Amino acid sequence: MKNVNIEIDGIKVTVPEETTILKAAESIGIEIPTLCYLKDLTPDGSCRMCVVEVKGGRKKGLFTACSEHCAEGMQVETRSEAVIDSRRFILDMLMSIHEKRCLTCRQNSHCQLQELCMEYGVEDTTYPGDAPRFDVDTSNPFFDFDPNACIMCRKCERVCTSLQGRKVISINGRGIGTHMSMVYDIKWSESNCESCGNCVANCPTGALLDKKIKGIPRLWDVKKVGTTCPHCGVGCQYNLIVKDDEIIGTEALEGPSNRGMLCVKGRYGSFEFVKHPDRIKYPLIKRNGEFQRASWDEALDLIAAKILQHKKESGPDAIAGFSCSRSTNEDNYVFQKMMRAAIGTNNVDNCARLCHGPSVVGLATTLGSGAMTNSIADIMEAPEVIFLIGSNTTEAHPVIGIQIRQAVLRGAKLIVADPRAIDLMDYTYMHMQIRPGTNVAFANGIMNVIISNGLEDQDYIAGRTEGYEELKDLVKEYTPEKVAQICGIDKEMLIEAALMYAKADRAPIIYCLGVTEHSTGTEGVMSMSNMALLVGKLGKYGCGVNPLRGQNNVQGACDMGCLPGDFPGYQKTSNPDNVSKFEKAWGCTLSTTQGLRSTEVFPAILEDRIKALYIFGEDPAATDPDSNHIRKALEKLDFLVVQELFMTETAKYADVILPGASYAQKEGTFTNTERRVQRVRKAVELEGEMRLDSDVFCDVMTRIGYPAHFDSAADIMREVASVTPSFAGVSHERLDGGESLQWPCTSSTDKGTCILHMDEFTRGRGLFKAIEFKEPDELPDAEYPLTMITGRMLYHYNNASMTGRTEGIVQISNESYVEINAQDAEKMNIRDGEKVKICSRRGEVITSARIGNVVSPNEVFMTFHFADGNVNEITNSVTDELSGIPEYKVCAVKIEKA
Ligand SMILES: Nc1nc2c(c(=O)[nH]1)N[C@H]1C(S)=C(S)[C@@H](COP(=O)(O)OP(=O)(O)OC[C@H]3O[C@@H](n4cnc5c(=O)[nH]c(N)nc54)[C@H](O)[C@@H]3O)O[C@H]1N2
Ligand SMILES: Nc1nc2c(c(=O)[nH]1)N[C@H]1C(S)=C(S)[C@@H](COP(=O)(O)OP(=O)(O)OC[C@H]3O[C@@H](n4cnc5c(=O)[nH]c(N)nc54)[C@H](O)[C@@H]3O)O[C@H]1N2
Ligand code: SF4
Ligand code: SF4
Ligand code: SF4
Ligand SMILES: [Mo]
Repeated sequence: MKNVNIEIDGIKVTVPEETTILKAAESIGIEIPTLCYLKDLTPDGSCRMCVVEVKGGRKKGLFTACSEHCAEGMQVETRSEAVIDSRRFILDMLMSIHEKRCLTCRQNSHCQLQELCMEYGVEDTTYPGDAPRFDVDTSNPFFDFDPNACIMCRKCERVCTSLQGRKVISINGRGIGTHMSMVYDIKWSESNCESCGNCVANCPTGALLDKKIKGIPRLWDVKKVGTTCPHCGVGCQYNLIVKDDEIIGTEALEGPSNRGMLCVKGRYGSFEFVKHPDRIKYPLIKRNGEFQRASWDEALDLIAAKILQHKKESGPDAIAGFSCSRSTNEDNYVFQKMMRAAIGTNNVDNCARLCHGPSVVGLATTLGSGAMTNSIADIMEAPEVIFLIGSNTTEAHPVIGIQIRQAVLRGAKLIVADPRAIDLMDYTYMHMQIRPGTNVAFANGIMNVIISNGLEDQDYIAGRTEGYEELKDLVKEYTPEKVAQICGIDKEMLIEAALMYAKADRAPIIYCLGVTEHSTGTEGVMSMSNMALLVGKLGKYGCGVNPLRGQNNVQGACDMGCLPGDFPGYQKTSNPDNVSKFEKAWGCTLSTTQGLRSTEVFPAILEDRIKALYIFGEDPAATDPDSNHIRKALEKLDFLVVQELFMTETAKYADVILPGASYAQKEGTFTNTERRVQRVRKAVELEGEMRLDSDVFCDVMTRIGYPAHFDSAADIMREVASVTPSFAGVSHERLDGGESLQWPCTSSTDKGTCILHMDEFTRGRGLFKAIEFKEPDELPDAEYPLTMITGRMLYHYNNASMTGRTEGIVQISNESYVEINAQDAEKMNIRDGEKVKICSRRGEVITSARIGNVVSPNEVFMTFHFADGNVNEITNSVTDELSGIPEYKVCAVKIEKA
């Protein structure tokens, strides 16, 4: 592109030809006021606040700087008399529709309109008219809309339509009655708004205003702490806004994965729980069946005594620990060190077992590294085709979900394979409503079509892979006809999807639990890498195989070695060199026995092989399958420690409960789904006798004879870096200095890795795995005729211990429900909202029916977020042999009227 030379306020600047005057001015530090400008969207030019005067050059006159491009020889004045007059006139006009009441407005001192009026000396309008007054809409639980304070800049509408992709705000009315509102003027709460608050954050006046900050005076007197959202693996960056040691709100930052956006859980659901009265504040010891407050000394002495007793009586492998994928890398590192170095067992695991265990095992087998291969920015920048398999992205990874919507608005074609009509349907080019549990057959069918059309990448296969011939022979059998029948989909769609995927240059596969949570989960994952290897779409910009990791730090908990067979950085415990390396680093003797997976621990308890369990921030009584068998195991344990924020279902079974520290009360890092290590910073103080989780582990270690201490989280990360090659270059200092690091990051000068497997796979050659399709463990039959699928919804998060303590979220959703297809409901004579009983071979739950077309006939869907009617009472605990993940996504049920 050609460069042009222009002058702004007498300063010379050279910029590429297409640059707007606004951006050119910004680049030399000249600020031009705007009201309607949104950096990620094409300029609207409607508020006209950014007018500038252009003197030299071909064009002369007043132009809007946000939309006018720089041209050679332009002389721009940003504060000439004509400009100032024009801006005054605009403000004067705006004030004629804006109801003035700054003294009592909650936006007072934060309002861009107010600031500009002060700057340009506009005190009142000279066009007093009788602009109509509107009712304030207070129906959204998080924010109010006051049309009387609206200046019709349309930012909210553009954010909602083009960035959030929700399209619920529009201009309504005519003439002087023109106003912004929900489509058809319905109430905010009756609309499709998903309460992301992205419109509110961009409103330049007090028209859209956060309820939380209502009545908080002196809002300028706040502290802002930059940190990472504690919910999902997107890893959105934001400020917590703190006043008098209380978090009152959030403010999105331009993080690499969120680019200024947040979802409802990050924006509004990530802070009320921090100081909630339900927080556990003191150690508790169960005496005669009742929890009693205890001192830290009493609690820690009891824990140490019990650990030593069981170690002596039955050996260290009679003790197991579950680490917390919600907590920091630093806490997770110390936890596994406690289990390995101090207790002497490899029985340590984390929640990845329940979600992406198959990704860790499957992709490590085929590619050599079990993580997302590409980065969010590179797969979302300009994809041609997005192949979305078993991921309900707009609900479970919402800020990636909205980037998918944006990509579709820019022309990408979205192909969805999911048994349910997920929220993204409006944006979907093709939806294959596949029968649950048939992913392997589906992928084999896609590959059959690719090969029979000669679209496989032969050079790539020859140069970078192995195992192709076997795969080719096997998928020959998976003809489109056969696969269409197995999966219950249209043959033509399967063929078209395969051709589209193979032919596109940039086509990421994005998958999630719809692929992993099956008794064939690992095979499902390897089928994903098979497809990408076949067409050479690994190690390539805009492509890859991209598992969306679930919890905020489930990637990190695995990276830190909270896995039974892995030291930090996936250094195998089965390799004697690794064992001696860690023995030297940690100054101890380490066990070489393979540890138990979390899902193996419960049967082992029932068989008396595990006597004591230390659970750091996990709630298996609510979230593991077949709750009944989990409860039996927890009851049978001789000793259970739970270190938690809240009294969870699991904590009720504990012998000792220890109060942990929430993410907003400690320093550390989380690693998001794209392997990006990001800072977590302390915003508010701990209350009562809560302590930092890692300090508690150090005290336990010390009391059982392995003295341990760290000065700070940064200190812990220094130790991690010293023993973990893929983290060798990661430090808090670098992150605090503004660097953003994705592992592998192998030295202090290494900038980290955006895309894995670029020149070579981590394991050398990419491995094809020829895999036959197998049916799920429990299929519907005459007695249990329906297939139950389980999963998530937008507003609540896993056991809801955090989201369930956010008032506004509870107002939107607080009860369990079951999605039933309208045809089935009619057959069973069940009405919408009616209470129904759902039974499986393992138990039953009562919940309300939600009737529609989200699920297919003969299939039903429930979430596991709610204590009333938790679907895990009925799910199947059968696991995938290769990874130990339970088959949460398929079990057979029947429904009766309750
Ligand atoms: N709002 C919210 N967000 C969350 C969480 C939360 O609880 N709430 N939890 C976080 C965690 S821990 C995780 S792991 C992620 C999970 O994120 P996701 O995996 O996206 O969420 P799920 O709803 O469990 O399942 C995704 C989809 O898989 C589909 N599915 C079921 N069976 C099959 C199948 O056999 N084949 C295919 N192709 N699809 C199938 C379901 O219909 C569902 O739409 O979300 C994270 N984000
Ligand atoms: N039916 C069904 N069941 C499922 C699934 C499904 O799809 N269907 N999905 C499964 C999946 S993918 C997952 S990941 C699991 C999730 O299962 P869990 O890990 O049990 O659920 P979370 O809500 O993530 O719970 C973490 C706990 O950690 C606590 N916590 C959070 N931060 C901290 C901290 O810093 N310190 C301490 N000490 N505690 C903390 C919270 O209070 C919470 O109680 O559920 C699984 N269960
Ligand atoms: S909160 Fe989000 S979804 Fe709701 S109107 Fe605003 S931008 Fe749209
Ligand atoms: S509500 Fe706010 S963002 Fe929307 S048009 Fe009015 S002033 Fe602009
Ligand atoms: S998308 Fe995930 S990380 Fe981002 S704000 Fe929402 S819950 Fe938090
Ligand atoms: Mo998960």
